[in-house]
Amino acid sequence: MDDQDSDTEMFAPNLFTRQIECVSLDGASGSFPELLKERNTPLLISGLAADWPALHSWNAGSLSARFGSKPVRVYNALFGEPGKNYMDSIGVMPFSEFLSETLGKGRDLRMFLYNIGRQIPELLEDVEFPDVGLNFAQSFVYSFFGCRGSITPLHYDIDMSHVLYTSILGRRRIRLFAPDQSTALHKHPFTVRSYVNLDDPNDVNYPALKAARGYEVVVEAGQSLFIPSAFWHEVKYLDAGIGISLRAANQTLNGRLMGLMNILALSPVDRISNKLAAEHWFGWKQGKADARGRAFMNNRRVI
Ligand SMILES: O=C(O)CCC(=O)C(=O)O
Repeated sequence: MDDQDSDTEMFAPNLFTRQIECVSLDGASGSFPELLKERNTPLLISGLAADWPALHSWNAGSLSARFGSKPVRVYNALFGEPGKNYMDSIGVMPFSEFLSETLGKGRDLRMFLYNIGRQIPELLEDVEFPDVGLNFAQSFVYSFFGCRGSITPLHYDIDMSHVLYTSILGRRRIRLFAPDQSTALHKHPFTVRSYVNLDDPNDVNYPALKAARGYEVVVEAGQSLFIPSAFWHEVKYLDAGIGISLRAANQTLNGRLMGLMNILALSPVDRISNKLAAEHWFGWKQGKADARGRAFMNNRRVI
């Protein structure tokens, strides 16, 4: 947190003052083992995916023609809202229908964390695993699909992996915050979610938000963004789009244990509590997040 950032600013503070580093590998060939090794800040990379067949051949038409009859699980924008569909899909439809509705007609349905190796193994041949100093899991290559304007809300990845996110189609605006910004982002306990509105830093309901400092970047088709473990990210689809994430397990024992604890303990408690008393549980988490945010701001004033 920058000390010079006043928490009593009258005007909306700029939350996105951190500069993202960029590197271009266009035209370069070979391996880059030092690029992401032990890196703990985001990096925007051009050219890394230049030779991926996915970049040149994936679009709504071609995917429909090849795999249109495949049933796929779809989500909507209410994914994180308390209640019946909390953290759950809204149903299944043929892939071709999803692609036409979402990428074609702009309906706000989503597919995310769609494991292409498990679901459509042929698609894995269209992706390459770059030598950038991380050991990417070949069995956890996820794809993401969204219409123009859709938003993947602010969260960090539950398994605490490092993520290399490549836009295959369309531009994405991605906002990122380091893990030490969690209190300012009013993180909900038992989750990896924040419900702040990053476009309204002066929202009285989230008083600590104005003290958060993060990064904002536009990722063009063909570019890749390195998202280090536990970094918060919010993704807005500036165009109808497709993305792919490669994941590398956290190198530290602590990081791995936290990932396991998130998956095996925190998330089940959260889901069961939602089932038992959705609104009440959500309100409790919100109350805790707010109390921590307010205490954080009070302590800052004293210092
Ligand atoms: O593209 C998206 O919808 C979200 C990507 C994301 O959150 C991730 O890769 O962790």
